[in-house]
Amino acid sequence: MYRVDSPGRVNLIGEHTDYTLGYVMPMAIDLYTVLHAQMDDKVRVYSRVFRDVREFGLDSIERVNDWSDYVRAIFWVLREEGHRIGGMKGILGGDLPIGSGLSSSASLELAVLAFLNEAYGLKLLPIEMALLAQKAENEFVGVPCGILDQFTVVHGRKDHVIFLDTDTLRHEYIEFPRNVQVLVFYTGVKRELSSSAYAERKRVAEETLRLLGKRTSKDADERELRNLPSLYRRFFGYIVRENRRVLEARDALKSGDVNTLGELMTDSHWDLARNYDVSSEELDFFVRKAVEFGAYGAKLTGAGFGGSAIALVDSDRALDVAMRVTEEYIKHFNWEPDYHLVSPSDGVTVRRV
Ligand code: GAF
Repeated sequence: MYRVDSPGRVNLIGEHTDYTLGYVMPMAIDLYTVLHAQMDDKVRVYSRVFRDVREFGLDSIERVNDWSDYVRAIFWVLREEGHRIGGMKGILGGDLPIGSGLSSSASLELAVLAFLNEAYGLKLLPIEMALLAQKAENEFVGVPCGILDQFTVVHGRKDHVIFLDTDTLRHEYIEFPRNVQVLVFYTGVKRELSSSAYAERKRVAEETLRLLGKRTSKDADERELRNLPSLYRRFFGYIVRENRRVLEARDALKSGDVNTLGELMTDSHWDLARNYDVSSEELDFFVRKAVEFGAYGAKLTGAGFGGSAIALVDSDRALDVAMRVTEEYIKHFNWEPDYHLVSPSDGVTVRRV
């Protein structure tokens, strides 16, 4: 039998840049999807979260619109790409919250893929696994996401942040400062990534690239946006500035300048909120309060539209910030938000047990 530990992720900065092949700076986090599995003829999986067993054969794999679609997606993509695999039986559990904007879907997909890669000796490279999982998400699940989540779940490294150019896929590991932690706050607002809002942002961004005659957002300059329709100018202006902030954040992190990194994260949040229209009252509240109570910086993480926010905090102050923000959040929204203190983790691992 095998055990797979597949992490979630947070993105420190570089939001909504990956689908224009820009820069991102994420880290895998120490909250995991855990899969225990072995080979079988068909597929039979139990989810401890949903308390539910799902079973299917490999002949024709179709969507059924529940959690098992992420498992089906991986079998579908492997067969689509001509890999010879059998089935599996497995139990899914772990402590990564589902549907909170921490990449639980990529984490689940890559748990299944990493198991199949090992058990059936597919010899897929990490980058091939990330690209296959992205294809599964795009074409089977129907979410038009970029490579951010899948890349991070596979390539995470303990104590390090990843700087990634999503165009060339060249990446660099930067050590995460020792006495700093990431506080993750789930707002309690479910986020539908496949909802039209994400797809609409992507459509506008691609259309803008076409109008500008550019291949990636890295090649664009804010001055060139002047003649675009105003919504296109506003949305793409955000993306161009965000790419620049990621480069500055990388330099700040390399020189151990946590203050600047924090400021860039907070700038990113307000730019996302004001010019990319993907924040919410709850996310804004969290960011404002976290900074007020002493975080270096804070922002929404992932697609936004609800989901989770992160704050960069001194380890010594982390509990204070978490407590005070929670207290204020409950007072204001009459809802107890979920929080986690996380650190950078390794990417997906598989071992025999
Ligand atoms: C989601 C998507 F899946 C990523 O590809 C990325 O676009 C992110 O939203 C926004 O930065 O997590």
